[in-house]
Amino acid sequence: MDVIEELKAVRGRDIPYSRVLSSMCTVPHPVAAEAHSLFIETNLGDPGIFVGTMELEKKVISMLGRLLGNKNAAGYISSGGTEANIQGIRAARNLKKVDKPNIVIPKSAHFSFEKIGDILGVEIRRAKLDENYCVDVSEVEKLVDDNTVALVGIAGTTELGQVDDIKELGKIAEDQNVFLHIDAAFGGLVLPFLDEKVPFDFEVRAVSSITVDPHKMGMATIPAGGILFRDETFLKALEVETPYLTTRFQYTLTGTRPGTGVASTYAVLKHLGYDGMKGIVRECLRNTRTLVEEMKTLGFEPVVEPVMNVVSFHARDASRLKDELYRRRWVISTIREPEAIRMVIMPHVNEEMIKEFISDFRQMLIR
Ligand code: 0PR
Repeated sequence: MDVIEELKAVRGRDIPYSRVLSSMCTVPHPVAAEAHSLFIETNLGDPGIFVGTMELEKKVISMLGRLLGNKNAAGYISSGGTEANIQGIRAARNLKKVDKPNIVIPKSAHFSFEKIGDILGVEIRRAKLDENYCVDVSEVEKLVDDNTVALVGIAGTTELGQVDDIKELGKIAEDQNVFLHIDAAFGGLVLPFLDEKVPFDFEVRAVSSITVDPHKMGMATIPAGGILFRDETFLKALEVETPYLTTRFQYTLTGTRPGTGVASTYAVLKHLGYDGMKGIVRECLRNTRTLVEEMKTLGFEPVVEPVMNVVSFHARDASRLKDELYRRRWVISTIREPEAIRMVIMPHVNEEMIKEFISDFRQMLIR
């Protein structure tokens, strides 16, 4: 068998996005896919060779920075949100030199912070949440001490899409003289397009770094994460010498790294523009509302009214529901606190797909 035929068969065993309601990834925008293939051989690990691609990355960072309240932001396109979060915390740790560094994160933080504790040797302190599943700011305050290097706020939690009170976290960060990293891996490309402005970005003075992932709501190709810093000094804190390369220093975590994420991010932002992106977000939110209404007819109530296109519904036996749906080739996910089933309404989710899902789910529940 021809190898390509073999590969097509392999892909045929994957579940198509048209059955996926659990993922923060989506089908890349067609313009992203085209841009990706143009940059397939680029390696930003050696920017002296890929001069044009490097310039494009600077442009992309400045576009994302402008969207997030700071046109002078410094940063780069990483391999997803995990790397972005690692680098955000690593910069804070390197800049605020203490013997036994700790960071204070919300209990709702993504599991990438688990890895961060392990890799960076930073103690992870988890602050409790309030009744809306946002971080309880008074709990954060209790956990901060002289060894705290950074606080973390989440703008779009993985499980519920909730946004922490970044302004209040900012006050603590300023009082205590610690950095404030915002994990807006998901929300960073949703919140700027909402009619109601939620403060979460560099406009909050204390915010020092932001994770914002183009491969999630930016419809860029995987793996395009983004780490943005308030200014260049943070990148300097990440630098190592690269004696034999075309450039002398490297601030990224990975060495060899693709320019495809840079190109696909640029393509989507440039092609759609602010209004185009806003249209995509509006559509996702409309579909989220449709899903919530339909789920209510099945007797499911949302844990919180969704602010974004992530929603969880209270459910007894959430895991069993997830497994049974999976057997019917529908992918959803679950959360444990509170027990609920979770869905993410990405750009590939349309009204027809929701109707089909609800119809299958209804049948499953009747049996
Ligand atoms: N920060 C937040 C708030 C996230 O939700 C995620 C990923 C990350 C950081 C880490 O980003 P990377 O996965 O790019 O390193 N959240 C998704 C999740 O855990 C990731 C995901 C995406 C999982 C698609 C499954 C899937 O099909 O749900």
